[in-house]
Parts: sequence; C-alpha cells; structure tokens
Amino acid sequence: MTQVDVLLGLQWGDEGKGKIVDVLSPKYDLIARFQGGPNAGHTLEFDGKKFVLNTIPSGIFNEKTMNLIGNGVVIDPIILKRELDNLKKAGHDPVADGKLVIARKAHLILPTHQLLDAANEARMGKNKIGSTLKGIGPTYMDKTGRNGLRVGDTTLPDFKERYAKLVEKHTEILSHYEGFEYELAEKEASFFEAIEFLKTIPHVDSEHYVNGFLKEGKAVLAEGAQGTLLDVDFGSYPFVTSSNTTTAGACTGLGIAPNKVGAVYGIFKAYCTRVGGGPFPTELDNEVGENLRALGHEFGATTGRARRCGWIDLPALKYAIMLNGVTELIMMKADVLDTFDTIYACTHYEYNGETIDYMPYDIISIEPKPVLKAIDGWATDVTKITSVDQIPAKLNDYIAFLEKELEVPIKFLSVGPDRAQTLALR
Ligand code: 2SA
Ligand code: MG
Repeated sequence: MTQVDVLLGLQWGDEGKGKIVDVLSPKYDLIARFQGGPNAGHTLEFDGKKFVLNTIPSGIFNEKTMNLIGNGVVIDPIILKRELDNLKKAGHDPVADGKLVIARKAHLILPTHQLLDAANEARMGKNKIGSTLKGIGPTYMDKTGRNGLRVGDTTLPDFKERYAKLVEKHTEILSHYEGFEYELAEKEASFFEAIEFLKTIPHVDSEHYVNGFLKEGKAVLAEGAQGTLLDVDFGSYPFVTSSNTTTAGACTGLGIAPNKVGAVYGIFKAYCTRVGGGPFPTELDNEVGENLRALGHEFGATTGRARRCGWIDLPALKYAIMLNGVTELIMMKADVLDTFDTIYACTHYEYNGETIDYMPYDIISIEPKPVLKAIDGWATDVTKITSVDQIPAKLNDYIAFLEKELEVPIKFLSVGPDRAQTLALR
C-alpha cells in the first residue's frame, strides 16, 4: 500500500504549485486536486509555452499521469469546458486521451452563485473580501447548507428541476440586493451546454478511485490550491477562501484517511504576496513592493489583479508548516530577488506593545508590525544556473538561514518560471 503525497501553498497562494506539480508529475500515477475551483490560476511553462490551469490538475502534460478533480473541488462547467477547449487548440486533449476524471460528489458552481458572489462583494464596498468573483463562497455555502448540486446530479432525470429550485432560491436572495442588475438567460444556455460536455468526462467516486490507486501500490499526489493563510479555519478570517487549503483538506477533498498521507511538500516564495483584501504584515506599500511586483510578474493568473508584495514572513510560515505537517519545503522565485543588495525576513511581530513569534487571533483590527532581519542579497542572476554548485554563496546562506528557522529541509529551489529552472537541493 502506498500513500498520498500532498503539495500545497504555505502563504496566500500563487507560490508556484502548478509549476512544481508539473515537475514532479513523472513520479506519480495520479494527480488529484482536492479543493478550491476556478479561483485558482496554476501557471506552467515549458518548451517556450505557457498554460494557466484553473480547475484541471497540473499533471495533464505528463503522458502517463491520470488526473482527478476531487470531491472537495467546486466546478464551474462553463470554465472547465473553456479550459479544455483551449487546451485542445494547443494540441492537448486529456478527455480524449482518457487522462481526466471528475468526482461525482464535487459541487457545481451555478451562474447564480457567481451573481451572488458579485452582489455580496458590491454590498461590502471597501470592506470587500476581494474575491475572484467566481462564485466560490456561495457554492461552498450551498454545499455546507445542504442545498448544493453535485456533478453526479447532472445525470439524474430531474436535474433541471433541481437546478430550477436552487436558482429560485438564489434569485429570491438577489432580489434583496437593491440596484443589483443581472442577466441570466445567456449564462444559463452556456451552463446547460457545458453540463452536456461535463457528462462526457468520466465520473468517479474519488474516495474509491484514490484508495484503489493506493491498493495497487501506485503513487498519488494531491494538489492544493490557494494557500494555507487563506484556509477557511486557520487563515486571516474573514479574508480567506471558503475551503480548507491545508493537508486536512486533502483528506476530506479526496476521501483518504489521515494515515494515508505521506510526504507533505510545502511551497513558498522567497518573498511573499497576497491578492485581494485582508491583513498582510510584511506588505511593502512602496517602491520596493512595486519593484517586486514588476520583477516577479505578480498579477493574478485568473483575474489579472495586481498582487500585493512584501518580505518573507517566518512566523506565518512556521504556522503553516505546523498546520500542514510539512516534511519538505520548496522555495520558489529566488530569482526575483537577484537584483537586491539587501533582502529582509520578518522573524517576529510587534503586537500590542509586545514582541511575539506567532500569528495572533486578531490580525484584522490590530495588524502585527513585522520585526525585520536584514540579509545580504546575492546580487547575481541565478536564472541560468543548472546545478547546485553554481548557487551563489549568499543564496546558500539564505537557504541555510531559512532551514534553521523553519526546521524543515528545502528540497527544491526554483530559479525561474520554466520547468527546467528547478534545482533539486537534496
Ligand atoms: P475566492 O474567490 O472566494 O476564493 O476569494 C477569497 C480570497 O481568496 C483569494 N484567492 C486567491 N489568492 C491568490 N491566488 C488565487 N488564485 C488566482 C491567481 C487569483 C487571481 O492564481 O492569481 O487571479 O486574482 C486566489 N484565489 C482566491 C482571493 O484573492 C480572496 O482574497
Ligand atoms: Mg495562482
């Protein structure tokens, strides 16, 4: 019996999960997405081509790997169809190749879920969450509220009636949002067209599917979306997404027992970003932050929004490592810091007149101030290095410093967006 390795983000998303899943996928027989939905934007680059995946697991470019969209994911059929159509145009057809299956227990995002997301955000004004407006929150609300529609429902004879019943509830709620205007008919037509397409992708019970792989001794990698600090329980609530982005989410989002979890790969950037609202203690709301954004191309892969940038936050990373049981770290985007003479790491927070080394409960009304440690930069272009012995000494010092602080080894170092720009440190 094998175990499920988990790969997830330790910050506020956009750590580079897609790239690393793609790099690791040759070692795995199955890649399984376990939460989130089309709010995710997983970017992969190889052979001069770039792909952004929203719902589809990042293993599809590997010939032999199967890909599962797990029960914990929320699926927008329209977006999934568009994703697959675009891939087809680029010469990749995981459906025809029999490389993609979806969980029949995964919940569906309806056009009205998206409208509710937009209406909620508009009502909150400047206090809005800054959601991706993909309908994620309202869909998970219907899931936990026991109203949702699931992939498996699409093949039931009364699917249309079930749909109509839920939409009626949604339009009733929307009628209370004064001045919120919307159009539904066109979206509904696309939705039902996409539902027909969805039926052509094999539906499976993810719990039996994944455990079946394990029984056969096959290797499985669970792919997370967003990041630990956006977890609905442990993130900077309410500025979070609506799913469990942590290792525990892989158990509920696929149907595997906790003792089936093997290695946990935690991904982080050599600095830090956040997109949307909410606290961000190490944020650089200045030229340095702008510089990081420009050098790191820090714009939302799904919405194109400018990402907020700041220095690495060690108390937050330690928290994420604890929550996830991280066994191996992966550091991304070291190259973005190539031109800095000095970089900084937040080692503690000043909070309520005290120096603390953990994330306090209330970081919304009292934002922790970062205590920063200055670190010599390597001031060298690392994008072309291909072996560990070419890593500049100062970058090795940074790696050693982080490993000592975080007490987990860094297994991979990424020095650029391409698949090839990845160094195994151990
Ligand atoms: P939602 O849409 O309800 O999940 O939004 C709630 C919060 O979660 C954040 N969130 C994300 N943060 C970083 N990256 C995400 N994916 C896209 C990307 C985002 C984009 O890869 O760049 O394109 O803007 C992602 N998805 C959700 C979101 O910003 C809210 O703070
Ligand atoms: Mg992303």
